[in-house]
Amino acid sequence: KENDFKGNYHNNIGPRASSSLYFFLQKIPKVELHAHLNGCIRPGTLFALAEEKCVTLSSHHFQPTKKNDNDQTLIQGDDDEDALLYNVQPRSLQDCFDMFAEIPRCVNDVDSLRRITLEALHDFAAHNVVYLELRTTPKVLNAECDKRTYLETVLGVMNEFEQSYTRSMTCRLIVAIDRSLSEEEACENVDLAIAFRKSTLSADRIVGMDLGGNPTRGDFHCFRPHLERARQAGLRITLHCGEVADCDMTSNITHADETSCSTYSEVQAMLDFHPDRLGHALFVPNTFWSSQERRIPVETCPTSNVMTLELAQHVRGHLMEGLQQHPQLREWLDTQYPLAIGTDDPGVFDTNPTKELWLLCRAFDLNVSIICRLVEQSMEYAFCDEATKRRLQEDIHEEMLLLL
Ligand code: 6MZ
Repeated sequence: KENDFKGNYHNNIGPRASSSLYFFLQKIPKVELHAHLNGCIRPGTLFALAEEKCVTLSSHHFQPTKKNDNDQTLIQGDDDEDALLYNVQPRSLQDCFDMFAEIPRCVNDVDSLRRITLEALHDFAAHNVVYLELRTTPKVLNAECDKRTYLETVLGVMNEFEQSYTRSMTCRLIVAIDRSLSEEEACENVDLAIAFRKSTLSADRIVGMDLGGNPTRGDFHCFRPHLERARQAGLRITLHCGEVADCDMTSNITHADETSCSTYSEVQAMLDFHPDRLGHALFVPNTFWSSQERRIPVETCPTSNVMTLELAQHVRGHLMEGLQQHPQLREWLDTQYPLAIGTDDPGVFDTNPTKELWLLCRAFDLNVSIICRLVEQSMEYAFCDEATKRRLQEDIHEEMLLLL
C-alpha cells in the first residue's frame, strides 16, 4: 500500500503499471537534492487556493488536465507507461517564470504555505524518497508572516512530518536567493539562514544556500559576497549555473563554448567560486567537464531541461526524444560525472522522482542497476552532516540489494 500516511491530502504516485520499469523505479529508495518548494505545488491545490482566495489565474499557463492533476482517482486506472512520454503542456522558461510569479498570489498566508509544504513532503515520500533537500526563497506573505515566520513554518512542517509519517524520509532545507531580486533581499536571506543555523532547534535542518531565479535576470557577481558569508558560516552552496545560453536554443542546441555563451563570464565566475554543487549546468565551457580535479557534482533535472530548452518541441512533445537532445546528459553518463537527478518543480513540470529516473532509463537505455548506482552515489553529494549521510547510504545500499 503506497499511501498509508495519516492526513487528508492525496498523494501523487503516478501510474500503476504493475511489473513495469516504472513500478520498479517507484520502489527504489531515492535522493532528491533539487526541488523548489513553490514549484512542487499540486495543480489541484493551486486551483483550490485560487478559488478560495478569488484569484484569477492566467488561463494560458494553468490548465487542469487528467495527466497533471494529482487527484488519485484520476490516475488509478492509468496503466499506460508510454503515455508518460509526452509532455501534456509545454513549459518554456518564460512560461515557468510566469507561473512562479502567480503561485505566491495563492500561497499568501501561513495556512497555504503549510499545506503546500506538507503535500510536497507527502508526494516525495510516496515515491520512496528517503532523503530530501527542499529549497525555498523566504518571503513576506502578509502582515503576520515575515521571512522568519515563513522559514519557521516550513521547518515546523518538516519536523511534524518526520515525527508522524510511517515511512522515514530525512528532510533538510536549503535557503534560496532569487537572482531577480535585490542584493538587500539576498543579504536578509543569508542573515536568516545563519541565524537559524545558530539556533539549536534548527541547526541541523538548514544545510545550505542556493542561487536561483530567472537566469536571464540579475548577476552572480552581486550575490557572491553574500554567498561567501554564508559559506564562512558553515552553509553549503549550490548555484543554478549556465541554465541559458546565448545561441538560439530553439533551433540549434550545441555545447557552449567561449563564443556561444554570453553568460560565459558569469559561468566562469561561478565555477571559480567553487560551489559544492551546480544546478543544471547546461551551458558550461567544455574544458570544465574534462578537468579531472574539478568535478563539482551537478543536480540535473531531465524534464525541466527538456521543457525550458524546448527540446521536445520538434519531436511532437516526445519527452524521451527531447531528452536525447540534452546538451550534456549523454556525456555525463558516459564519463560517470557526479550527478544527482532532481525534479526541479514537479507541480509545474508535471513530474515526480520516479518519472525522472524512468525517463533517463528510457532515453539513454540504462539498465536498472546503473540507475540504482546513480541514485546511491548521489547521496554522497548531500549537504547533511556526515553521520546522517553514512547512515542513509547504508540504508539505501541495503534496500537496493533487496530490490535488485
Ligand atoms: C531557476 C528556479 C527554477 O523558492 O518560491 N526556481 N530558478 N531555474 C529554475 N528552472 C526552471 N525553478 C524554480 O520556489 C519557486 C522559485 O524557485 C526558483 C524560482 O525563483 C521560483 O520563483 P520557491 O519555493
